[in-house]
Amino acid sequence: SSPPSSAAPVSVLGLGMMGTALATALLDAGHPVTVWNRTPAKAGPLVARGALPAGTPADAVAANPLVVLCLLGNTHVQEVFDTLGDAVAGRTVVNLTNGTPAQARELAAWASEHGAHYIDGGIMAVPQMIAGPHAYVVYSGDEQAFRTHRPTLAAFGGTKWTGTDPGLAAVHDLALLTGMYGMVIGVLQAFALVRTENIPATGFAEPLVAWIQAMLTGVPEWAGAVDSGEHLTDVSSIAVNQSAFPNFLTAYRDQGISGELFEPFQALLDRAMAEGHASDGLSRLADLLRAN
Ligand code: FVH
Repeated sequence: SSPPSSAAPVSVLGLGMMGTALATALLDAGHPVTVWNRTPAKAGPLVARGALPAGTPADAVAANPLVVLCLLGNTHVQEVFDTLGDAVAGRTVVNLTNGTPAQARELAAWASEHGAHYIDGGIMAVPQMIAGPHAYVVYSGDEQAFRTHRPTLAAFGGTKWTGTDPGLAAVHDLALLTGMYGMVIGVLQAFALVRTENIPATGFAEPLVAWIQAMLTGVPEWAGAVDSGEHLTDVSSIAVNQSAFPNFLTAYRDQGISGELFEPFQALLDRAMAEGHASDGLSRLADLLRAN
């Protein structure tokens, strides 16, 4: 059956795991989709579902007013941009490739010079979550273009606007992923530690998740301390944590696992003590991480 007339056509460049999920979500929502990928064979399943293959990035961009890119990195996005010629003028380019705020600003400037509207985005989902209830994308850049295309972008999940500075989506994306990687590092170290005594990681997962969830309830209070600069605590001081932390590094060594992920944290606690923050809570460390 033909798509509803309200379903705007979209071009998707980059058909890796995530780009394929994005194109699939658009097809599922009834949008006509044109696709391009460096390795053309990856377009096969989407074309079988009705997507139109484009021979070059310029052909894909010329095909539709809205263009979504999801490549491995922003250097690859710039390489693709450099092949587009006049095709990009008047188009809205939504770049969902992971990158830095500075890269997003540079790509936005390039797009502006070439007459295109640029929206940067950070995908807060794995491919299997796209179009599901927990997926969302943070966006920044050209607000008018975002408002125009928001109903189409909603095919991927929630649409969270972060501001007209094109670098803001990457800041939000990287900050959210930073929290995730902190959790990943802790979980991996915990599993490595229990495995030194043949404690199954599968059995340890349940108390670990419960403990992390309980500790996460303190995050809003830390946030208040970071914003206000008032770090005094009646929960757990830097002095107490700095005193206990050598036990972790010693135990890792005694048990035969690397402490390389956690040694920098000891160094930061030591610096906090040396700079006179013994009575403060751990939220003070966020201030100390600032380079200036
Ligand atoms: N997968 C995930 O869970 C995360 C979720 C959050 C967002 N990330 C970011 O999404 C970008 C793409 O990730 P991906 O998972 O789709 O990655 P791959 O499956 O490896 O696909 C990479 C695509 O990039 C194309 N590509 C690579 N190099 C070039 C190049 N020089 N010129 C043009 N295209 C290039 C690659 O093409 P091919 O190898 O199939 O020919 C794929 O289409 C990424 O920024 C994540 O951080 C995903």
